[in-house]
Order: sequence, then structure tokens, then C-alpha cells
Amino acid sequence: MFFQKDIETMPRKQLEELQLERLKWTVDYCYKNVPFYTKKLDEAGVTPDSIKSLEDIKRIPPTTKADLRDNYPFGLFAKPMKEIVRIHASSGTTGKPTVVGYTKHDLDIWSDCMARICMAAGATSEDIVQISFGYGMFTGALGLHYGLEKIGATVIPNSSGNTEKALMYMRDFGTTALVATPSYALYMCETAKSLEYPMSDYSRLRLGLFGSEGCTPEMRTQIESGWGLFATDNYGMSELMGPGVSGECRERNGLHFNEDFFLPEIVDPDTLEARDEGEYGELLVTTLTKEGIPLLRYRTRDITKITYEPCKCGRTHARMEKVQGRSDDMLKIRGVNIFPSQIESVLIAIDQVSPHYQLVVRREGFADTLEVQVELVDSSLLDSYGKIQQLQKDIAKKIQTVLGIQCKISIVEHGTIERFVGKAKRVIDLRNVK
Ligand code: DLL
Repeated sequence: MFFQKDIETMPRKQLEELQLERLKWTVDYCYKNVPFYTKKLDEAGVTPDSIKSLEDIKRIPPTTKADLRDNYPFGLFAKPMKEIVRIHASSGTTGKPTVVGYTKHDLDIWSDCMARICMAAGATSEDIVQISFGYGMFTGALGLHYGLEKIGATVIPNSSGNTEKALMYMRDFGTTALVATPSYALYMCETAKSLEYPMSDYSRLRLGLFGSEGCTPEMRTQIESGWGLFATDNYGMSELMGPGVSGECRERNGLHFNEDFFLPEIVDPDTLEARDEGEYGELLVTTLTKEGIPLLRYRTRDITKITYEPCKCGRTHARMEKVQGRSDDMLKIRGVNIFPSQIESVLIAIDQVSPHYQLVVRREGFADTLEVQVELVDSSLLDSYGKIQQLQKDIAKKIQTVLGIQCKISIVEHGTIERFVGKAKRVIDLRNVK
């Protein structure tokens, strides 16, 4: 099923012509409206009228998350605030979140992108869709919300949390589709099974529109068989728009990029050299129509590969493989973006512990857990159980204040944590290890 069939199945040559026209517009628009880009493009010797082909994009320096943070909150906005109608922000990195603004036109395009992805996944105007992403500064809930309303589906904006009530709505309202992170969908299923109601009370549920975090094929199968639904994956990030950058169709053979709005590239994460079609690398994305906060060659840090082969479904837009991992050390734990450097800053301010630490992330049941292993400066403190307990409590509390998530603190003897001569590996992510 298509939302905008003529665009979604546009011949490649025509699509590339459209991309080039929009790329020229975007570079010119950034140059004229965002001082950060005027300077950056001048320094790189790129004038807007020197962009003659899609290949010319390689002459533009990439934009990073640090650029957004350095220009916090509105420094990269290309429109005055009176034309910005919505603001979202991603969960904090080093203290400050990255902030994005949308014009009315941006919001229209966002809902078109979402409508395409929802219909490609099989959603229709007959569906009753429960949105179990958190509403708020996070882009997930409102992104799906407007896209689903656009295709005429009935939206239940129940948000995340209060799982038993969400399950009551599902039973009583005859919910047919669920929007959630895969891990929350699994947790909801586990909760449903623990209640006194038979699973047949949820039998109308047929579709899962999941995203915002990785999901192994095994976990997807578990969710599908637990709920008796068909699940699709949808990818995006708040800096680019939110969900709706790419998503799976019923073939589930890669996530279709909304290529008329976003121009993807795959590069080597260290050298930024272009990688060939089908090779893994870091995804860079240039927005092609965004007015509020346009971005040139944004470094997503997500590792994937892209194919331009048309899909069996008839769509011609490029497909990216599920995200394999990240080229930086950002972690997503229970929906919160976390950088080890944030924890490091907390630990460095505590006299009794050294700056050597390790983070261990696990999936216990259906929830992610974080263990922070820290080293004592003076191991003799280990003789006092009371003092160690107090120290653990203090560190956990400080980390909770900064990151907003609970973690377990393990205190180890001085010299126990591995030292590195090169880049330190601070994170042990055991979530996908069996
Ligand atoms: O997670 C936007 C979104 C919401 C996408 C709902 C899909 C559904 P951020 O909070 O800015 O935005 O986080 C962006 O999450 O760079 C990826 O590392 C990760 N991510 C997003 N979608 C997927 C996915 C939203 N389908 C960061 N698979 C991205 C794997 C994903 N990772």
C-alpha cells in the first residue's frame, strides 16, 4: 500500500534530478540563513552555485552533534522563532540536549513521511493504533501520531508507562496496531500474560510499528509470536526530523529511505571516504527540504549499508539495512541517550574513586540495566562495609541526577579495571550476546 505512489515509485533518474534540485536549494538556503554554515562553506571554498551534481556534496564538510550542542539552543535554526511552530529535543548528551525546530511546512512533510512508512508497513484507515512511545520532547510519539492521523487511522495517544492501563485500552478499544520500542512491546506482552485476561482478548492486534532502538531478528520473532502480530522497523533521529527517515515495507528487506527528503551517504567513520553500495559504514544524511533546522551531511554515527536496487514492493527509494551499531560510544538505555563521558564527569568529581571505569549494559528480562564499575583510589576503604555502601549510594544518586536513570554501582580494588594505550573501551554491551 502506498501513500504517495508516484513519488515512492519514481524512476531513479527522476528521483536523482529532484534530489539535485533540492540539494542546490538546501545549500543556498543554509548559506544565506545560518551563519554557522556561511562560515563553514566559506572555509571549505564551497559556494552554493558550485553545487552542480549530487557528487559535489562530498566537498561539503559534515555536521556533527557537537555542532548542535555548541550552538545550543537555537543557533542552527534558519528561521525566526515566529515561523517555528514546534520544538523537540533529544535526551541530553553532555548535559545539554540537542534542540530542533519545525516550521508548518516541516511538520506537513514529517507527517507525509510517517504516513508513507505506516502505509508501507500495512497500516490503513481501519486501524486503531495505540501509541506507547512517550509523548513530550521525544519525537517518536508525535511523529507517528500525525502520520497515522493523516492516513485516517484512529489514534490512542496513551503514551508509555502505566502498562496495565494501556493493556486495558487495548482489550476494551479493540486496538489493532501498536507503536512502541521493541523492548517495551515485549514487556507489555509479558505483563499481558501475567494478568487474569486471556491473550485472546487482544486478538485484534495485528500490526506492530516499532523503532527508535535496535531489535534482533530473534527478539522480533518473540514479539510477533507473543502478540500474534506483524512487526516492522522504522528509523530516524530527532536532529533529522524524528521517526520517518526510513522504514520497512511488508517485504521487510531493508528500510526505505524517504529519499526525496533525505539524501543518504555511507562513509568510512574514520576517514569519511565514501563507501561503495552494499558496504557497511557510517550513515550521513543531508536534509533536502527542511526549513527550521536544515542539516548538511549530518553524521548520524549509525552503522549500516544501503542498496539502490528497487524493492519487490515497487518502491524505488534506497533501502538501508537495520542499524548494526554506532560509530561513537553513545548508548541508548531504556530510551535515554547516554554518553560514557557523562558518567566520567560524575566520577571525576568524586575523590575516593579513580577515573578508570567500565559500563556494563545488560538486558534483564525485557529491560535494559546499567552497571557502573568504579575503582577505588585507596583500596583500604574496602575494609569498611558501611563506607563502601554509602559511596555506592552517593555515586548512584549523582548519576541518577545527571542521566535520569537508575544504575548499579560496583566498587572494585585499585588497578583492577583494564587500562588502554589507545582508545579506551568503556562500554561492555551484553544486550545482544546470548
Ligand atoms: O529515536 C527517533 C525515532 C523515534 C525513530 C521513534 C523511530 C521511532 P533519537 O531519540 O534522536 O530519535 O535517537 C536517534 O536512535 O541515531 C539510532 O542510534 C537509534 N535508532 C533510532 N531508530 C532506530 C532503529 C529517535 N529503528 C538514535 N533501529 C539513532 C536501531 C535506532 N536504532
